[in-house]
Amino acid sequence: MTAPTSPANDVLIIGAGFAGLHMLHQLRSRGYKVRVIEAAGDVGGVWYWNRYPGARCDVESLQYSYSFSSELEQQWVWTERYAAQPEILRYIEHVADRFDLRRDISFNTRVLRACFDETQDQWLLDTDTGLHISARFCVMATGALSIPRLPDIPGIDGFKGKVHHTGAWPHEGVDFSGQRVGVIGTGSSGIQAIPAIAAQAAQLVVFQRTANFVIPAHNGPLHDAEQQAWKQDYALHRERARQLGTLYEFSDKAAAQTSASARQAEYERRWQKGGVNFIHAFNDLMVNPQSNETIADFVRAKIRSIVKDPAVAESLCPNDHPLGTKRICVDTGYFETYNRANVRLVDLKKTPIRQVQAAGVLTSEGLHELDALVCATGYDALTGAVLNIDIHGVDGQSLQEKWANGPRTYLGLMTQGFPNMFIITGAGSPSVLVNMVVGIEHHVAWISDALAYLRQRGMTRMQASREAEDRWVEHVNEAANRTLLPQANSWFLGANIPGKPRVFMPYVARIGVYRQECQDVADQGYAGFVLGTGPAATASSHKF
Ligand code: FAD
Ligand code: N01
Repeated sequence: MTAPTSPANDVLIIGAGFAGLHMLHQLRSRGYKVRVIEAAGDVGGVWYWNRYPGARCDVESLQYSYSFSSELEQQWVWTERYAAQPEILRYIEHVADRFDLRRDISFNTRVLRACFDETQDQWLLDTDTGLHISARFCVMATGALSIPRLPDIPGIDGFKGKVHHTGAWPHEGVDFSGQRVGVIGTGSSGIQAIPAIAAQAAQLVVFQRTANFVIPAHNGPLHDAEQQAWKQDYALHRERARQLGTLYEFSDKAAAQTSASARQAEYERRWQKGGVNFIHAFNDLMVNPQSNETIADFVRAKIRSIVKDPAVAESLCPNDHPLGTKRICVDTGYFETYNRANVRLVDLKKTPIRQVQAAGVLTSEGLHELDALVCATGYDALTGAVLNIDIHGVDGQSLQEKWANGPRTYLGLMTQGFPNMFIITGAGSPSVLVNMVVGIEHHVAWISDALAYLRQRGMTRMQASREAEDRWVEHVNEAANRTLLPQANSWFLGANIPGKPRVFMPYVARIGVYRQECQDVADQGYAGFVLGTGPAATASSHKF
């Protein structure tokens, strides 16, 4: 890489989803020269890529939105309790227009390599378009769920029909009318796509490896009166969400100390309300396996009551992980779909896939002939997009090597040896465990404040100290191990990617607690970070 003598930009941001756009707006309004690099053709991040039928958020739209502009939050009108992908994308596009963000974004450009130049305190980035660009700071707004993963099933390349991944859906849409369609995967994406595809296709075959806990969304129109009432108290709601992540109804009672009939009544009440709030019915569900079994039993009974064929219902009942240890899925008519005459469930635990052939999917029971295949097979989550870039820090150290046994960060925000590189909602922060827009806004504010702190002091370098990072990694591991979360083979701990180190990546803490931890660090002059200038950066060596 050829090193420009001085950085052309103050900050480079990689990614133009919710995180990158907000980071750009914040830093630009504070007077920094900023450039965003985005692989996609436009803004939106996951909402640009995930155009599969049925795609929508499962955090209520009034909360799954920016809080940084009260005019924006008052003027934007949501039409549904849980907005569908086109509406969320329209919202993000509106934000880009309203704040004139596109002029500082290079689209259709993927960052391939990033190197820290210690002599100049700057990051140098190489891209797939030949753009070579530098800046003092680099912000990874690359997304926790932005590297789609196709299944490594033998023969898949030889399938004669089209293969689509939900996370890279064709912009022109896909017409399944009259077709025999196969869906592999029954996580959140599959569960949203399956009812929509079943309504259009001639036949649908669902290939399920692991049954999932699915809670009804009870989605519907968001009426004016409800929306106006919420908007009147928006500031209050937002402040509460900054403490709780989303305005869930948390319980201070334990299932273990509640009678069976009262438990059942509470589960039923929450089931009727719908949404991921279901898991907060009691405060011991994520720590006490017996308590968790009571809520899991409740959901299994619901599945058996909805699905008419008892054998299909049994296959759809999750039995191999506690409820909530894989991300809870929220549906509209998912289990009901299996009562349709044109839908067939293939339980891969009983009849595994042998290979994909030109004509369809071959399982141990025979060939399922198909015209199209949909892979709702998930992502290389949390670390995938960061490690997809060949990143080199101090002394040329490679991030891939540093994280070979799992991600190591301090507060989830920085990793030792890679100065001036910040990560938004990455491993070691609450990230995917909370309303991600709330987490994004917090990180954007914290990073902006840190840069202002350096600027005021004429400093050009900031990095995590090894000691602080080691303690944080230990703290994150302990927090996860106090819960049932590490018990499932989930993408939270990389179990979906062969060879990925099995480390529980997000930080299990209420966002309010985590925010306070980050604030305390800042208040102590960025304790646990080393701040300075150039190669001679002096350790302010605050303990955290
Ligand atoms: P992203 O939206 O993933 O944006 C990252 C961008 O970086 C992408 O556009 C990508 O192209 C770009 N990029 C990555 N690597 C490079 C590179 N090397 N060079 C250039 N560009 C690069 N979260 C919730 O809290 N609630 C929900 O209801 C919810 N629903 C979801 C539904 C779906 C279908 C999916 C997939 C995720 C959902 N999420 C939800 C999680 C979602 O990831 C976050 O809510 C949020 O959109 C993340 O925004 P982001 O900007 O951090 O990342
Ligand atoms: O991906 P997933 P996703 N053969 O990894 C199966 C967010 N999101 O895209 O469990 C057969 O959860 C795999 O099986 P198993 C949300 O955070 C939110 O659905 O590994 N099957 C699993 O069933 C979510 O958690 C929304 O046994 C294979 C599925 O594919 C995250 O994104 C909507 C297989 C993958 O499930 C990821 O969700 C969409 C193989 N070879 C996404 N490989 C909302 O509603 C994988 N599978 C907000």
